[in-house]
Amino acid sequence: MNLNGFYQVDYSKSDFPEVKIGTLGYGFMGQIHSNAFIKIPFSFSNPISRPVLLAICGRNQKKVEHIARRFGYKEYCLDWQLLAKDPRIDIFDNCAPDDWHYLPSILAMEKGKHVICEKPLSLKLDEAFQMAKKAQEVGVKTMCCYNYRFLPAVQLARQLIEQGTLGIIYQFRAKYLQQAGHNPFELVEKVWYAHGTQSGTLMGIGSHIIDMAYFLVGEITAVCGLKKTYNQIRKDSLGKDHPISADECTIAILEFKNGAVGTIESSGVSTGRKNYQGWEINGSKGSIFFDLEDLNHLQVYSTDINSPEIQGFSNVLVTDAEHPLQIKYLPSGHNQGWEYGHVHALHHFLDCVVNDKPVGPLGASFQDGYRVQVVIEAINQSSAKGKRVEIKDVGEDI
Ligand code: SOE
Repeated sequence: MNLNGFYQVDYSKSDFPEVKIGTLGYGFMGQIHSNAFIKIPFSFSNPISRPVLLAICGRNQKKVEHIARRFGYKEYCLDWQLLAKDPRIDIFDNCAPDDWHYLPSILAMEKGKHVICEKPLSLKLDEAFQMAKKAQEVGVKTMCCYNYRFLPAVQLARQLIEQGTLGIIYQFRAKYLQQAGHNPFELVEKVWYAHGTQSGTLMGIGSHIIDMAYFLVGEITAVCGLKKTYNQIRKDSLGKDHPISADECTIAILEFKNGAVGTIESSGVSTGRKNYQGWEINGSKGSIFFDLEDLNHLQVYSTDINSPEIQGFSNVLVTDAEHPLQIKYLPSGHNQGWEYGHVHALHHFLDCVVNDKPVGPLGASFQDGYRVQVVIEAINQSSAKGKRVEIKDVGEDI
């Protein structure tokens, strides 16, 4: 309809279907996920869908109303059960604190919603099992948001491994290092892994590199781990002492079904490391190395390069059209930021929902999320007993 030369946009004939999102939580991940959904129509020339930010839910009305207006949600609510049950919502996106992953996700699945849940799937192994089981029973699409799988350099690494560029995989060595708790006098409210549920570093960031081990190398069959808490008392802002049992550093040896071996380290006391995740994979024909602080590059060494004088690691800038997960409007050489891991992850999930595709192997399903928790539990047991702990394939459970 022409209104003095202006035409109303007819969204009803949208050639990319609207998918209505209900987001639980408005903290760091609630904002990262909202940002990712908003970026999808800009980031892909033929986006799978135009996600509609229908409603966001939180307990503090003043804060959640502010975020809803800032990000353009149509509505907000204060009761997570209303959000999980709302018939208008297609995808329930659980960005709540770790100890609120279980109940809302279960209810949303029971109401037939497709569910994204931030990692870790749950702090409790049996809850993670129930979430994976429910997903299978109800048959909805689920994704545990291991976002680092969706960085272009990481998907290039997986492609190189799958096409045999590295040959036989011998070793995987990974670390995820932060510094929040390095100061013994830091207030407990400022040390994320020691505050509230005391998730610890293995659960909070080590989970990412355990998932990465599965994504790039394969099934883990045994672990031997050591967990350490240096600062076992921390004061809060009122001067009250809090006993801390959360691990501040965990180191573990991994054995893989395909014969490879690995080591992982998670730490919250690596002074100077803001958010360092790095891993290296060595094979019979080559090696790769990734550094999250330089996330658009992948270091590749291949014995296929015949000129001895230039044998060395290639510093591949993963921004060309031939590379995975490129953003159409960003020409070669234009880097993607940290938040694009979530943009690609949520776009992938939308594709799975709209086109009825399996979330795996590129995305982590709830079963994959449960598998990470099984390894974490095995490392906890190994550290407590001072022994090697074997792991049976979760495929036997679910
Ligand atoms: C912890 O500081 C944290 O925010 C994790 O919760 C995220 O998963 C990780 O990507 C960045 O660090």
